[in-house]
Amino acid sequence: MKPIITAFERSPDRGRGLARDMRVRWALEEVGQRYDVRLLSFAAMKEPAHRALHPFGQIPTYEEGDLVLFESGAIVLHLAECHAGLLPDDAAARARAISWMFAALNTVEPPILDLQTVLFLERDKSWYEQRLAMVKDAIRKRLGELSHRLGDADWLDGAFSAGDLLMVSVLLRVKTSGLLDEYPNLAAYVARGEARPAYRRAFADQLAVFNAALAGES
Ligand SMILES: N[C@@H](CCC(=O)N[C@@H](CS)C(=O)NCC(=O)O)C(=O)O
Repeated sequence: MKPIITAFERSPDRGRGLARDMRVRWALEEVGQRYDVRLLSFAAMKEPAHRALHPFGQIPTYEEGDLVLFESGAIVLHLAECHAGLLPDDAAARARAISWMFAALNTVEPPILDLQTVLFLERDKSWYEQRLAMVKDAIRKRLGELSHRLGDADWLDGAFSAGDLLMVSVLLRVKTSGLLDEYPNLAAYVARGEARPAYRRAFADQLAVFNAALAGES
């Protein structure tokens, strides 16, 4: 049975692959699971039909028969548990990979999301510059710690895992800020993730959605 995910009909990031359906698409590609996509407008995301799938009226969601999931991390974990390739077989290594999944979403992503809030919603505030500097420093703290742990390894803990998939997805959100380039091993780590064939297929598919939306408007 082909699962169905939801994604933006027209992504606000203009096809840069930063919306959270991208990490689910990437995981699906890594495990070789074909899927369908239901595209949603911002209005449709807030309708009762979608809220029945996602209590907060957001994307992505994941439907597989009677199973409905929301939260990109939970969806990636489900895929990693049901298919080979994203979590190690060894129980301890598997638990460590799951720790990295949580670290990506709970420890590294929050200050990165703060930066987006500052840049997009707080530019007109008198304290904008001060807050921007503070948030950038909070990101640098996490990137420095992550960079130290990664060292010259290819991936965070042995072979590529769902932990790397989520960490790279989160780090991609600061790629254009220049902060990532302050940590060459992290920049190279992200580039390794982006070079994976599964990532490239997922990226091309989400970009095709954005380009089709643009073409539909002209
Ligand atoms: N923690 C959630 C966050 C979901 C989320 O913020 N989705 C964004 C797209 S990346 C969204 O739907 N934004 C529109 C909105 O909140 O109205 C996850 O990881 O799935």
